[in-house]
Amino acid sequence: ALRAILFDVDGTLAETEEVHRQSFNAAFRAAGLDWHWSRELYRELLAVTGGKERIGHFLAGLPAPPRCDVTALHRAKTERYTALVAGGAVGLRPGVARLLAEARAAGVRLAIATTTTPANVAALLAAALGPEGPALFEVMVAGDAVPRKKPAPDVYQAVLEAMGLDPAGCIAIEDSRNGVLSARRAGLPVLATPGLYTGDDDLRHALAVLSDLGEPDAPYCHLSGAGAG
Ligand code: XBP
Ligand code: MG
Repeated sequence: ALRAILFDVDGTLAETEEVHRQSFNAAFRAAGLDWHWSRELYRELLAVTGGKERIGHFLAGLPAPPRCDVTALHRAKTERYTALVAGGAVGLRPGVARLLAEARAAGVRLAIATTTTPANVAALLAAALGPEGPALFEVMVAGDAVPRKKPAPDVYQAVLEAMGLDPAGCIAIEDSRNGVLSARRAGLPVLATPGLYTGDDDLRHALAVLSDLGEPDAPYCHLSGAGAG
């Protein structure tokens, strides 16, 4: 039987990356930097997980990198992002709310394994699921809580350890190549639901690739069928 579902956040629970991108750009403007991350550039930059790491990578690629406080810049980005999300800028992807409710009713344990900042997840869960949202998830491991971000397995290993679970009875849900690799390296079967920025990702290591988590009567929605292995 399926024991737990481990969810990625960005791109999986919600289509957040456009709001992330806008928040990065707003933080750059506010700091007086003339940087602008277009959708096209952001697609490439997403290969680097973690906002601070992404800024650092971008900075290192500039011909004449200016002096800049990446931590402060990222803090400003997070403030912007959480304000936008609290204001309702993103909703859950199709099928997510239903799956959470069904899993809960079936006694399947729920957790979050994400690269993003804890405040961002809190803002999203509260805005999209209401005050009870965060409590749906028994464990959340986020951002800098582990030494290496996705595609390293650290975040998924930390979740499994906190839950006292083996990967075999669990499934991860991810949208991106880096996320799928992270979960697979932790020994987890993965269901992939690519989105706006991850439609072209190589998701071959996933058990299945679905456009989204579907509607109530679709056959793949039945939890009993979701836990391979
Ligand atoms: C998501 C990310 C995150 C966000 C930015 O990856 O890479 O870095 O884009 O979040 P995943 P922060 O969905 O695989 O976890 O700026 O808070 O780091
Ligand atoms: Mg993701």
